[in-house]
Amino acid sequence: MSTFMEHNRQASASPMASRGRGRKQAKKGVQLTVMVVGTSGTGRTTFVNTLCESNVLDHAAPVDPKMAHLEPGIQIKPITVELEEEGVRVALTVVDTPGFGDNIDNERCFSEILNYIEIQYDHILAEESRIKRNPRFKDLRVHACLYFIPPTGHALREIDIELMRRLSPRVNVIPVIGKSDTLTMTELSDFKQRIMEDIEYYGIPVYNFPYDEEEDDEETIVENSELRNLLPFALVGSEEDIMINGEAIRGRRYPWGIVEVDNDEHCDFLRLRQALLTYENYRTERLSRAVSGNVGPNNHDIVPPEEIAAQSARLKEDHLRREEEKLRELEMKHQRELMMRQQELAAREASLRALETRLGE
Ligand SMILES: Nc1nc2c(ncn2[C@@H]2O[C@H](COP(=O)(O)OP(=O)(O)O)[C@@H](O)[C@H]2O)c(=O)[nH]1
Ligand SMILES: [Mg+2]
Repeated sequence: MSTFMEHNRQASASPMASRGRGRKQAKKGVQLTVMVVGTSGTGRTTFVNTLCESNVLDHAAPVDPKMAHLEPGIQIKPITVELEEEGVRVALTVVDTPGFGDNIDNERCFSEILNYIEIQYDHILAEESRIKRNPRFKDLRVHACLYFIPPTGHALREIDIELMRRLSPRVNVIPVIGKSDTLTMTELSDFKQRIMEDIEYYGIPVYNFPYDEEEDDEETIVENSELRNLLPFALVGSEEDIMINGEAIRGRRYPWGIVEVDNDEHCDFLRLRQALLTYENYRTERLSRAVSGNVGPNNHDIVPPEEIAAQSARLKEDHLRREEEKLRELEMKHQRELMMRQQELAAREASLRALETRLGE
């Protein structure tokens, strides 16, 4: 199997090779990394399990009230599965991130996510500057970041705007609506429209399936404009198979009927899945250009590599400082506890001595 790096170089050498879905994809398989970000409870974990076609992730256990005052902290654990799309093997790595709202301090949660994205750039810059390449090096740069918007039916919230705005220059952000089956068809289409109006109004450079009317072939133009019109993708996830006429269907059962995951009439899951799994080349090229500093058309607001490296150094410093603070707090807590224990012990000793004296008497 070819390494992702080889694939990368091919794509950069010939920009046109990347156009057209899947056509030029090597039969030997591709590697793709997708990150999911959003508020807690928007269906991220369920989506990951739906996309990976198995329950690779556990749902967060309910919070123990006794522990509710503690920040749950952050765990970013990528998982990799093998899928197939249009006859091409795809090694899909999914990175589920902690949900906003689980932590009181969203800022910290956010910088952990940015940190994760940028460390992958550090790794690749370091690998590229090595004299002898490591053949087992795994490129885990994030190709696409799905931003889960909760299905409120209102408009984007300040936190959505803020997060998408800060993520977009560093990674291809694709906005999606989680649990979209909770909205009616009219509510959903109005909500989609309002979201895109907000994204435009605030100038958020989300990934909009770029195409060039003059340069691209007909097929690419049609496909990309269709995908662009679907933004933000309406998603439904399910970890359950429902039998309909002897056929197992992934869906959600309601008293009034069944919502099917793999049905274009019910949600945009299939179209997003296909777009994600077949656009690999395009994105790698876009991101590797960002790394080499050669920014082409449509690549608005891409952060140059020096800036990414500087940013990531800053983030690491922040991270270290916070870790230090945490350690200091912990140490103080332990000291306080120790003092309390010592006092308790002293009190007990005193009462023991009093008892002894009384017994002696
Ligand atoms: N109606 C509906 N509920 C969903 C959907 N996906 C997940 N859920 C439910 O929403 C709750 C939170 O889902 P989860 O995937 O854990 O969200 P996360 O916190 O973003 O990871 C669970 O009860 C899920 O069963 C969906 O597409 N539609
Ligand atoms: Mg979750």
